[in-house]
Amino acid sequence: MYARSVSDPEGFWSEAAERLDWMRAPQRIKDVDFTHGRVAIRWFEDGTLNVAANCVDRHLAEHGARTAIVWEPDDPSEPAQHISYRALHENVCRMANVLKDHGVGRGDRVVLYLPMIPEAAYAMLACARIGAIHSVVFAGFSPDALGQRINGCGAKVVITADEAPRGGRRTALKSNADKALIHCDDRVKCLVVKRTGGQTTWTEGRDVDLTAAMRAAATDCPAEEMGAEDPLFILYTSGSTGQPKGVVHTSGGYLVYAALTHEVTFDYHPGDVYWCTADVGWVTGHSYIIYGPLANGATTLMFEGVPTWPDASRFWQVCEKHSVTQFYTAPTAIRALMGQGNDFVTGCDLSSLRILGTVGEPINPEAWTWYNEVVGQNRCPIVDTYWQTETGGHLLTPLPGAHATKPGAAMKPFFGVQPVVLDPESGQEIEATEATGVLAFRDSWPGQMRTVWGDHERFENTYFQQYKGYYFSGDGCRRDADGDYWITGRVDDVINVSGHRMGTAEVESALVAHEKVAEAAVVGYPHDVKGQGIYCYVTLMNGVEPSDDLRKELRNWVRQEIGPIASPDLIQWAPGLPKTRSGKIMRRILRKIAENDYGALGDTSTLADPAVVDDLIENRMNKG
Ligand code: 6R9
Repeated sequence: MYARSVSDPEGFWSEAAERLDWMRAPQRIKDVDFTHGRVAIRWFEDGTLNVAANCVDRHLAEHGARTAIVWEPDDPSEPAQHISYRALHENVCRMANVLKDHGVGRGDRVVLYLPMIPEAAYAMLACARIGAIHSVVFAGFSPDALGQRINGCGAKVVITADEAPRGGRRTALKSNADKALIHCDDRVKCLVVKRTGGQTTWTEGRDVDLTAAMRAAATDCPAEEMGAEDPLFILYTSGSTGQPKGVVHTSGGYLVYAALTHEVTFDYHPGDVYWCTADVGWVTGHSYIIYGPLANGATTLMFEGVPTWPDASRFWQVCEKHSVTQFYTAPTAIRALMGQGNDFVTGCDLSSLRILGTVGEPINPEAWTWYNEVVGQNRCPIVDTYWQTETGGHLLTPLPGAHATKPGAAMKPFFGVQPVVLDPESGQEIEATEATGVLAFRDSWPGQMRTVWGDHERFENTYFQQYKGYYFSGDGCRRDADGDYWITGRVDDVINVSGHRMGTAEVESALVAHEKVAEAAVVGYPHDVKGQGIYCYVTLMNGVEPSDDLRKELRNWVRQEIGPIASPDLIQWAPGLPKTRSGKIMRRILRKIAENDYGALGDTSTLADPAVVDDLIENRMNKG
C-alpha cells in the first residue's frame, strides 16, 4: 500500500477520499507546487462536502444510538456522559442555530476558549456545519494571548465558559475573556457555557448565556455545502520568530487524512473505545479527539481533568471505568506518572487496552519501556506518532502489528508521506540509508496546512525557503541502518515544554516588556519530566537589584503575558550576554551553559567580550 501511495498518489488518494460523503465527488485530486515564490497546495479542489455532516449526520441512519463521545468530568464523583451520535447531532444543530442568530455565517471566524467539555466538540462541529472557521485557543492561555488571537483572525464571536474545573481547581475563563475583550472590537459577541454556575460579570448586549440559548434553539440546521479547499480552522502555533502563526487547515484533504490516520495508526474497529488525552486547544485534540474519530463513526473519550488528580491513578481508573481500547498520550505525562511508582497502574484493570500511542516530543527509552511493560503489560504495540500542527495528521509512525517498534523511534512514513534527510548545510538529500541531518518532506499529503492566516509569504518563507523544493519540518532526525526514523528535536528556536511548543522569542519579548528588564535570552534545557525546561538569561536595567522576589515577579509576569505553560523554570541574572561583534546573541553558547555542557562551548573567538561567558558559567542555575 505504501509503495502505491507514493508511485500513484492520485489513485491512492482518490480511493482514500471515498471514505467521506461528498456532495460533489472530487475529480481533480492533487495540485501541488512547493516552489518558493509560488507555493500552492490543493487537494480534491473541485469536490464539495460538509465536515460536520461527515462527522455526525452520515452515522445517524445506522448508528444513531452509538456513543460518539464519552465525557469524563474532572471530578470523578460527577457522572460521566455518554453522548450518542443522535444527541451529538441535536446539540451541534442547536449550537449552529445560536451562532447563526448572532450573525455568524460562511467564512466568519469564531474563537473557542473552552474547558474540555462536550460543548467544545459541539462548537467546533457547529462552525463546520455553517461554514464558519474556528480558532481554538487553549484555556491555559492568558487574556493577552486570547485577545491577540481574537484580533489576529478578526473573530465575530468568542465562545467560552464561566469556569474551567481542572484538578479540583477552577480557572475563571469568562473573566479572562472579559479582560481580553477590552482590547477587541466592540461588536465581538461572547457566548458563555454555564459549566459550573460560578459567578461571572455580565456585559449586557455583548454576553449571551449559551446554555440557555441552546435549550431554546431548533434541533435541526442544514449543513452548508463547502468547497474542499474552504478553510475549516485556524490554529495558532509557535515558530522560531516573533508572533505565533495562524496555521490554516482546509476541509476535504484534512478530513480524509485525519480519518485515515486515525483508523490505520490506531487500528480502530467499531466497538472500540478510543481515548486521546490531549486538549482540544492543540492540534492533537482537533485531529484525534474530534475530527478523525468522529469521521470514522468512532467512540471517542473526552477527559476534563488531569492525570494526577485526585491521585496518580486517574488515567488508569478512567481506562478501567470505560474499558478503553486505544490510549494516546504525551511522553511528559508518561514520565510524570512513571515517577509516582507502579502501584497506581497495577491497581487498575487495564485488560481492555490494545494499542498505546505517544505524541508531542521525542520519548526517552526509559519512559517508552515503562509504558510498554507496566501500562501495556508487554502486549500492546506502542505507536510513536511524529507530526505537527502544520501536518494535520501523523507523518511518521509504526503501524501496530505491521511494523517493528523501537523505544524512541517514530519508525516509518505513513501512506503518501516521503521523508528525506537533508544535509543541513548543503541542503542535499543524504542518499545513504544511515543518515543524520534535518527532516524534510518531498511532495504533499492531503492533511498539510495550506497557508498562514493572512500571511502567505510567511508560510513560504518558514517552510519552503531554506531547502528548495521540500517542506522543511524544523526538526532534526536520524535514519538508522534499517531505514527507521528517530526524531532528535527542533533545530530552530522552538522549544518543547511538556509537549507544548513555544518560541523562545515569545518568552523573550514577554520578559523585555517588563520595566525592570533590559535584555533577555531564552533557551531550552533538559528537564526530567517536561522534556525541556525554560531557561532565561536576564539583564536588568541599570540600578535594579536582582533578588529572589524579582525572579518570582518575572515568572508571574510571563505567566500573565503568555500563560502558565510559559512559566520560566530558571532565571539567571546576566550582567552581559555573549554577543558577536555585530551584536548577535550567540545562543549556541547559552544553550550549552543551560545544558550544563560548558566543556563543549566550541569557538568563542568571535565574541565581542569573552569574559561574559565565564561569569555566566560561574553563576549558572542548572548545576544538576
Ligand atoms: C502533534 C504535535 C510539533 C513538534 C514537532 C516535533 C515534536 C511531535 C513527536 C515529536 C518526536 C514525536 N514532536 N511528535 N518529536 N517524536 N512522536 O505535537 O504538534 O504541537 O505542532 O508540535 O513536536 O518537534 O516539530 P505541535
